[in-house]
Amino acid sequence: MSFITRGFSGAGRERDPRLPPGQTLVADWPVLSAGPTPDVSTDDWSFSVRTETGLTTWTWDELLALGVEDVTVDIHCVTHWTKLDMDWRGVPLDAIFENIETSADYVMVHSHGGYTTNVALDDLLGGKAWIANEAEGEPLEPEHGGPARLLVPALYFWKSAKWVRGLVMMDDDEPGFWEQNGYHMHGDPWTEERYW
Ligand SMILES: Nc1nc2c(c(=O)[nH]1)N[C@H]1C(S)=C(S)[C@@H](COP(=O)(O)O)O[C@H]1N2
Ligand SMILES: [Mo]
Repeated sequence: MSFITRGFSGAGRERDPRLPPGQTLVADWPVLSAGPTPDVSTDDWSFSVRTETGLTTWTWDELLALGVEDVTVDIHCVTHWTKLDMDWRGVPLDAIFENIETSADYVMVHSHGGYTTNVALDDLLGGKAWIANEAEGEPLEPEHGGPARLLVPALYFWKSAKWVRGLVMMDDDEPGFWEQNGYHMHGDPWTEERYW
């Protein structure tokens, strides 16, 4: 006797076109953290961008005053789960970079707890990334990166750094935490840029 029914295995059903290759849909929202959940309060929270000329810093209220957007996006984890139609709220990186002058093309994203990940600036601008403070209509839970995380839904979810605290501009692309451990420098789920 089979434990997989036709409906669940997908046989006889169209594959959702929003599902990238090698991915499987989940209904719940898994927690994936490389370390413990840091205790980050919005009172002393700040977000900063370091460029070749200096540091720009926002408090929690200052960052949100740049303007939040509501977006519905799909997220794709390199461990093969995809969650569709997630509702998020956050400050678009476009609003942050309106205040930043830089000629650097790459970004190292830094989080409380020491996590880092590298992203090309082009993948953060043009309505593609947010500093998210809410998900599914609620303040972001600490285990999901609260009070704020990076959200870059077009790339595998390890690029969406939880407990984000700042960006450092780089002239050359350098590997972050998972990238040093074999994950792809770019991480496009549609071309399965999982590992190198
Ligand atoms: N700071 C930090 N951000 C992180 C991680 C982490 O370990 N630390 N894990 C990454 C990975 S591999 C994934 S899949 C997602 C998981 O986010 P979630 O726990 O909210 O599902 O966060 C990413 N961002
Ligand atoms: Mo992941």
